[in-house]
Amino acid sequence: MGLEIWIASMITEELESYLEAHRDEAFLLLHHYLNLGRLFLLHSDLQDEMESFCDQQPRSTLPGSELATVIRASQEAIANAPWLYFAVRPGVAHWYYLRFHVEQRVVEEIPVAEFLAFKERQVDGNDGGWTLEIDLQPFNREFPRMQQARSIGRGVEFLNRHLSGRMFQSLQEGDRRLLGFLRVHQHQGQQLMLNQRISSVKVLRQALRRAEEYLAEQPQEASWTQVEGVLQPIGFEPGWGRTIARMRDTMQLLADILEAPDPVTLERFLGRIPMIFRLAILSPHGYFGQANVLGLPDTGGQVVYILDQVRALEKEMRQRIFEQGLDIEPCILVVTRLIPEARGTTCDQRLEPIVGTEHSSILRVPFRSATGEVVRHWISRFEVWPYLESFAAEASRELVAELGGRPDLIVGNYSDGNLVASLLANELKVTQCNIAHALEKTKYLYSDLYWRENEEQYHFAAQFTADLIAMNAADFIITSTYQEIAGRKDGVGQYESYQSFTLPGLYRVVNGIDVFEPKFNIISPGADSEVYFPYTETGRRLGVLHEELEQLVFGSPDESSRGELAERDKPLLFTMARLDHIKNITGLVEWYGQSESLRDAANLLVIAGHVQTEHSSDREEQEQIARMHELMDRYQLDGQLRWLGVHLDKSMAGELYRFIADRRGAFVQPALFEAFGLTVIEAMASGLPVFATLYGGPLEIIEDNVSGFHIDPNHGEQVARQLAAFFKRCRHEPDYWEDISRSAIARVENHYTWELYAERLMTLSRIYGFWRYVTDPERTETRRYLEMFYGLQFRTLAEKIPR
Ligand code: UDP
Ligand code: LCN
Repeated sequence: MGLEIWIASMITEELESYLEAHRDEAFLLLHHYLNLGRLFLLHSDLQDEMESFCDQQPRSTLPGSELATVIRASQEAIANAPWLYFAVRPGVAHWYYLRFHVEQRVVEEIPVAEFLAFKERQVDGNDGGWTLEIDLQPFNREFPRMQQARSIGRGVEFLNRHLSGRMFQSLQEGDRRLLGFLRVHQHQGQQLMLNQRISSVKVLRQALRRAEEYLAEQPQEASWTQVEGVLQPIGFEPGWGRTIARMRDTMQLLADILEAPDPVTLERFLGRIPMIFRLAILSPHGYFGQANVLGLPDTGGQVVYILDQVRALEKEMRQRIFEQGLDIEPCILVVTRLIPEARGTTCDQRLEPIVGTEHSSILRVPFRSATGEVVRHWISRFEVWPYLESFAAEASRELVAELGGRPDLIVGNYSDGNLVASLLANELKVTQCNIAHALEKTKYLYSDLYWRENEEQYHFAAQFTADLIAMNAADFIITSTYQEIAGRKDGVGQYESYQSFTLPGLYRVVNGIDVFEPKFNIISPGADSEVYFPYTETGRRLGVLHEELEQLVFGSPDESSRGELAERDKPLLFTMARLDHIKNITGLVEWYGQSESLRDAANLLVIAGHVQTEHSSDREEQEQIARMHELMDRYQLDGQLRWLGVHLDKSMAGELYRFIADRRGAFVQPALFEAFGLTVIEAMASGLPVFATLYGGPLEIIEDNVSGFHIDPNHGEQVARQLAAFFKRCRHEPDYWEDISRSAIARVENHYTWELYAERLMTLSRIYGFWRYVTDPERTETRRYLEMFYGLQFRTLAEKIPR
């Protein structure tokens, strides 16, 4: 049979002519894939097989060919003779799909739905019957969308350009909407910014002129009360500025926008609008508390992130309110789950003030059984789904009562918090911001495809449904890194993985999320600089802890530790993380165990989980504990590895990083995948050279060989060599350790601070609040679609999970 090729515009003509000219060679490779006898081939399988195939054929034309380019860009393939289907990603967040009929030597481009349907057929034998397709793309037709991969994650810049450009051009539409927006702000009955006397944009312009003339004559340091008698009758209300100078400046910004809007002025003006006084932050799962919680199941960086975030946001909110001349105390409530069996934590208390804030607290609301009784025990984050609807309803009542009104912004965290935030934001009509922290979908291979097999332990179908609802409902989304949204040239982003996927037998997503939407913004978290500061700042060091640290690190085994370091002079290679499979602590122990040179060069200090299985209530953690013991026995590590099954409080952890830096040690973060990695920036801020996984956040945090090192957890032997070589070099060249240490400190100081974070988030909240105001009526369709998806899919899935 001749070679028939139908190639769509995205596939280059070169592929066509290559296949025409080298059909035997090309199809031999494709046959080779089929002959492997594997249904699903990952990106790495495709590359490795192609390389070995080419090695065996030295004169092959394949390596430089268009076919090789397509295969290199393929994220996955499905092989079921005579068919080979490829999902090709030629660039960040761009996809197309191809199928080859290897016998008939035909290639064609196919729609994503067909690719997914073929995939489904491999796992559930679906013979082409009707399947629910989820497609959010039609709803976004009217909305502005970015085009370039490098714009992804800078949504607010794009939105500002769009708002100040197109919107203001259309028949004064922008002016009118801005006026409407400026009249809606109130705080507890007090009107802010403008009152009803400003009835049109024309009146607003006149009022601004009159105000400017009047204010120019007044003492510039005077405050609102001194000018209110004149400004209020012409339409102004408090909120323009603390001093007359600031009021004039704010009015000038508005006058400039009305004259000729530009993105910078618009951002500056919107950033000043007093509209965020009360904030709700949702984080239901895990143990959310201020002490003794880190390291408990499902309890890690998210808690640290939120507590630091609250302190920074409250400060920023207070500062902005003050600058706008208002006497209002900001208040933030973190809404989490109340757990009566609190394991020595405060998770059984309803309200807990947050240390370092003036008016912010943790508000705890219980999970309830189907009959309404309070659930007393901890529940895994994979099993919270059936509780969330009643949790949201109760949280809403409590929040409004506690705040004395609805919040001005709702921030969700992780899949469960984001879903609850969507329910609340929808009910209370408030701007919604999502923070994923870590989307589970990309962490577990084929978690979507084999969702049924994983159902008993993970309930991924409910979680991914919740994710889709929440990410589409959110007004804006914050991520800690770029690759969290859109990955890298050769790796799929976490959000991008929701663009299309399938849960066979349930539904098929053809357009789940568009990472080119301007709702995505990268704002990285910081490391608390009060706690994580350089080891060189001796005046701030917590010397009183050193005896305790000595004991921790060099002590003898007891019920919460194993191993005793025989050679104390060696530098310490340190790691600290929850003992989850994905953190790969056991992987690190194995690399260490197998590498004589690394064992010679450094001791290993591990702080993770519990040493005794019976102290853990988490299934995955229990498995990891058993594996740790097994590896320590197998490689006889008790004299070189010290494993502490303890949870350090923040100040202790901070001083421990520095204690290890004093001894010229290093920190290692060996995770198979790490969404961001707070320990990485904490260790760096303390001055420890860090070796961290290149899968996830650390890839962006660390500049390889400058402010730390990337490691590939899939090549443990190589990691062990890298580490051994580092310690060896530092022995001969002490300046080397110091260079890396200094660069690590500088990197964190310049890029990862909570001050930067709070400033950005508060500006963004206002801009997206405005955007929501101007686009609200147009979003009804999406909201209705999501409500239906929630009601018909999510609830059904959640109800099936034991409660
Ligand atoms: N942590 C701690 N003591 C412990 C274990 C962890 O203070 O015993 C802190 C650690 O310092 C970091 C957080 O818990 O701030 C873990 O966050 P990361 O982002 O590294 O990982 P996650 O647990 O969120 O996946
Ligand atoms: C969850 C994770 O898994 C980490 O990678 C992040 O650093 C943490 O949340 C804070 O966002």
